Amino acid sequence: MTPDEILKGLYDKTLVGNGPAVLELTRTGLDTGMAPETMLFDALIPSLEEVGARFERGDFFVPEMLIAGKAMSGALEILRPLLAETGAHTVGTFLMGTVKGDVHDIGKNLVNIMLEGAGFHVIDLGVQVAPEKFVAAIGEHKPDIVGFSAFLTTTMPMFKANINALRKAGLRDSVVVMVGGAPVTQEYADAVGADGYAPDASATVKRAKEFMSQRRALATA
Ligand code: B1M
Repeated sequence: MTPDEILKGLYDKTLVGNGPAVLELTRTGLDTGMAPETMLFDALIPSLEEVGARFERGDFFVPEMLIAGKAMSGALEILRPLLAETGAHTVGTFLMGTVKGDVHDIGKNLVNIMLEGAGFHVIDLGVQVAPEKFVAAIGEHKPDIVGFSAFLTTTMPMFKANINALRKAGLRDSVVVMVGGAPVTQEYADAVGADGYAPDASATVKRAKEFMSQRRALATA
């Protein structure tokens, strides 16, 4: 198979939610020396974007979106160790979760993989994470950064609820708060009082590293 055929196959099979074919093509891609990032950014993510566009137009419904998401998640599991190839975890601890009411996790998982690849120790609380759970986990793990993901306009207000819960627990100043997810913007992040926002996984890594440098500079000042 040519690289173009593999990428087209990954795009098409993700679109129709054919998980086994996506796994097979992902393995074929790796066997032929294709970079994991190429499969991710040139086929898998664009395919899910098309799934979203079809859902918006009413051509796809939740079941189609679900099987496409599952197909993508399967590929991500194969690519995970390659995307996250790293040495010791030394950069900092990042606590991550999708907010309460929201079950989307592919984007969050991708951010986690990239953070791990950059040397962060990532603690993933999963999806539908309630404010109390974030508070308890911050108390337990003492992360440098906590990340809230939200993928629906209806769940974005949970950022504010989470930040209020941190404040109430006396933890707000001990941790950097980052937010992200498809509908989130810098303006929204500023409005809810987050410290940082990033539009995608690699920008999250860049921003998180900047925060760690600032924290180190403060600690040694
Ligand atoms: Co949903 N869904 N979905 N869905 N879904 C979206 C998000 C939607 C945009 C589709 C659309 O209409 N175009 C739309 C939201 C509209 C809105 O509110 N603005 C939508 C809807 C409406 C819904 C339901 C309400 C549908 C319904 O039931 N009627 C429902 C809600 C369920 C719930 O959560 N309560 C629902 C359900 C689902 C499925 C379960 C079927 C499935 C989720 C599977 C899963 O995640 N395990 C699903 C899917 C697959 C999608 C789309 C098609 C794909 C999402 C995805 O994985 N994208 C999505 C359409 C789309 O995004 N174009 C859609 C790929 C991923 C790599 O990108 O998620 O943006 P993304 O993540 C990026 C960035 O956002 C960023 O980095 C990531 C990697 O680069 N990022 C961060 C993420 N977290 C970050 C944190 C950070 C920083 C950056 O700092 C902490």
